[in-house]
Amino acid sequence: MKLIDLEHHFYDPSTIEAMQNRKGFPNYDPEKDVINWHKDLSMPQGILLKRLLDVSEKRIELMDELGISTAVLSTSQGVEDLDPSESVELTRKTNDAVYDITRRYPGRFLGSAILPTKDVDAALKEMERCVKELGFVCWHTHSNLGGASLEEERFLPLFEKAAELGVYIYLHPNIPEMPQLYKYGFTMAGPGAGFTVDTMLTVLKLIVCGVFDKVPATRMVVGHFGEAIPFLMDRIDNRMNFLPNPALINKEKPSYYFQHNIQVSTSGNMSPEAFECTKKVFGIDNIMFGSDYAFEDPKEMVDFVKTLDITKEEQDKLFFKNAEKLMNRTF
Ligand code: GRE
Ligand code: ZN
Repeated sequence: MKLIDLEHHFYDPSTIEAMQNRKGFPNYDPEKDVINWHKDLSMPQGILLKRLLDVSEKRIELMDELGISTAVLSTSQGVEDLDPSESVELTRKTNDAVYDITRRYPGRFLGSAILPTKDVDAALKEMERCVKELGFVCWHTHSNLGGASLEEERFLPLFEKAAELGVYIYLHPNIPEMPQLYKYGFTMAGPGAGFTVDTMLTVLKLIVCGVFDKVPATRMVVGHFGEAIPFLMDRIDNRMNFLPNPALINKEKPSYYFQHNIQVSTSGNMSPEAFECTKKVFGIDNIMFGSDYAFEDPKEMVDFVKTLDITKEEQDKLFFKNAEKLMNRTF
């Protein structure tokens, strides 16, 4: 069985070492075994961190057991949005670690590049190195960069570079910069609600700021069945034009970009109803498998996609054909 996993996380030990030695945020407290993402927002780690740090035979065995043939490996949050005085070195270390893993397990992992995005010149060089020298297939980025956001004009060269190099961009959620949420804890600020809102808004900001018009060759993938956008697509198209606003410079309706530039993965969403809605609104050609390992139980994710009520042809698209097309290669 061919099954390509587009959202498969890990941590290089260098990320956690840096977190452990950091006075600011994010930092890792080994005694409490928590990552403090912000002053008032902590995330207990336990087995999660152990799993993220472990990319050994054990992970290959798990992938074999589940039938995941190839996974695009991405680092979890915590290195991209640092000050460039740290992120330039840490992203490079992480990318080198990803490369080593792809070499250690040929054919099982593909590399995604994490970049020191806030230093655009350094990020451009690192993206080029990752694609041309390390053979990576993707630029993995986040819904906010801690005080910065991807639709800002200064980041446009990164979209141009990704298009020029022929790699897609995976837009992964980050914790929203909404301190009013933090008192409800990590799950509310993160995967329970905050991730979705932040990522949805970033995708829409990229659209209305004309990023996909300026760089039409951009290919972007968003997890979690598109972060609720399929459900809201018609309303977004309709209400975005409710009142004229010169700040909205997109040439086409928002839904256009979900047929030409943006695709979604299944990561962390195991709702048959959400799948049906996504399929109806975006089409099966735009949905790919993502497990969101280690944050989700990958067996549940694989069982979910295996038991979807779809044809063999549709299953092939979701399992590997759409991903192969996106990456312009076969596995
Ligand atoms: C995820 O990728 O889904 C995720 C994180 C961090 C915490 C929880 C979570 O990246 O689900
Ligand atoms: Zn994830």
